[in-house]
Order: sequence, then C-alpha cells, then structure tokens
Amino acid sequence: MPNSSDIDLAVLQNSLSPKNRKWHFLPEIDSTNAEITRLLPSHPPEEELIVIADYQTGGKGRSGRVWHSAPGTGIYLSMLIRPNLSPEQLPIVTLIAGLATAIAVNEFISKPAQLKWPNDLLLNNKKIAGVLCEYHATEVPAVVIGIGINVNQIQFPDDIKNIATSLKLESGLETDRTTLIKQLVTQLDFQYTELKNNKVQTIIDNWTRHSDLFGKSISINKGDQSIIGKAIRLDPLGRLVILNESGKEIALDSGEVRIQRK
Ligand code: BT5
Repeated sequence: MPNSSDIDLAVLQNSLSPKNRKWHFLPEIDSTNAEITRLLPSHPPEEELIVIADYQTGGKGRSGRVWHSAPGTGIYLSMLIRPNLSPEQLPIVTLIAGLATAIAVNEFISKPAQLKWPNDLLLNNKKIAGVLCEYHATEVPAVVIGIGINVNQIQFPDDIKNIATSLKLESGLETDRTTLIKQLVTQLDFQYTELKNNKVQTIIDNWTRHSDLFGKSISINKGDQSIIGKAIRLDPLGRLVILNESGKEIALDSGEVRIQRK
C-alpha cells in the first residue's frame, strides 16, 4: 500500500539507520508492540527492528488498558532491543524510553513536558505520551519498547478528553511526524547506549531532571492497596522511593501514581 502519510520512512532509514536495523511502516495494524511480538520467533537476534504505524486499531496500554490511536495524527512506534539485563533491571528500560520521549517532545514546545513515574509524559497535567515495555523470555531475551505520542490530534474520545493532550492542542502548531520520530529514535539510541555502558545513575539523574514528581505528596495504587507518601527519588533499579506517613522509606517497582492536589 502506498504511504500517503507525513511519516517518510525513506528519510528515517537514510538519516538514522545502522546497517542492521529494519524499519516497517504499516498504514494500519492492531498494535505495533503486538506486531513485533508476532515477528519475534523468526527475527534474527543481531538485527534491530522498528515498527511504526499510522493507525492502531488495538493500541495497548499497561494491564490490558487501551491506547487510543487515531489515524494519521499520533506516533505509534515500537522498537525491539535485546538488552543484557537481569529481570530486576528491566524497569530501567521504561525509564530510558520515557526519557528519550520527553527530550524529543520538548524540542517542539516551549513549556517542557514532565515525566510521571513510571511511564507517562504529562503536559499541563495531561497525558501527551505513554510507554509500554514488554519483556519476552526468548533464548536471547528481548524487550519491545512501545511509545505512543499525541502529536496532531485536535480532539479525543469522551473517556480521555479531560486527561489527554497533544502537541497541536498545546502549541497550536502542526508537527511533522517524521521530524519528531527522527528525534525520538536518535534519543532512544543515545539512551540505550548509555544503558549498555552501565551509566544507570546518569540515566536516573537525567530522568529526575525531566520530572516534577519529587517532593510531591502522592498516592500509589498497587492492586487493591493504596499507599500514601512523598515521592523522594528513584533508586538504582528505577524503583520509586517514597517516604510514607510513618516516616519509612518504601521502594515501589510498579503502580499507578496519583499526585495529591492540596
Ligand atoms: C500507557 O499505558 O501509557 C502505554 C501507552 C503505550 C502506547 C504505545 S503506541 C505504540 C505501542 N503499541 C501499543 O500497542 N502500545 C504502545 P497506561 O499507563 O496503562 O495508560 C493507558 C491509559 O491512558 C488509558 O487507560 C487511558 O486512560 C489513557 N489513554 C489512552 N489513550 C490515550 C491517549 N492517546 N492519550 C492520552 N491518554 C490516553
């Protein structure tokens, strides 16, 4: 099918590609993460892979949630990596993906978007991007990094219209998705190299600089439990450390953060 989208794969391939990286552009797919998962069994471990879609009919969020993926307006991108990490270090991959997204998106707006642990990027307290990393215990373990960015949307469905925003809604300007994808993949490559070079503390410090979460009172839902405290830092495994109401530090590896508004 011809590509009539503003996403120009040839430009991306020519300006970014290491020789062993394959790019797929799909006008429509259920989910770019699901597509990589399907390709995984026949995919040579030494080859890098990026899948981009113009439209996702079944975009995935965490825990079975939906990522609304309207055609022709957002970025829906997945990248396959094979990091040599122990399972408890995997949350760091979510951090590098969020950090790369924040740095790329912030090139296009005057007021910087802020990371919310573990996987959200917020602008004016509304979600502009989200990350979904999925681990596959294949012979050479693989991680699919999925990133959704709201770019040129001018409206959202009723269920998310009060919590979602886009670059267009915030800046009034149309953004060229090819240019943004180029920045995003450049940043992903850079942050992933930092990770491969064991610069985890640098990644955590940089993530922290792109977040306004620390020092704030938050509640975290974990299953049916709700923990209240102050977000104080990320630990070297990328866990969120909070100071709870009894003055005890607790490190959390997952959960749904809510900032308490006073
Ligand atoms: C995420 O999940 O934020 C992960 C989003 C990852 C999407 C990318 S797109 C490329 C790749 N392929 C996929 O299939 N997925 C990845 P979570 O933290 O669970 O947030 C999901 C929640 O965000 C939903 O329950 C809604 O409340 C809200 N939401 C859904 N669509 C949104 C959108 N387009 N913009 C802002 N918020 C949205």
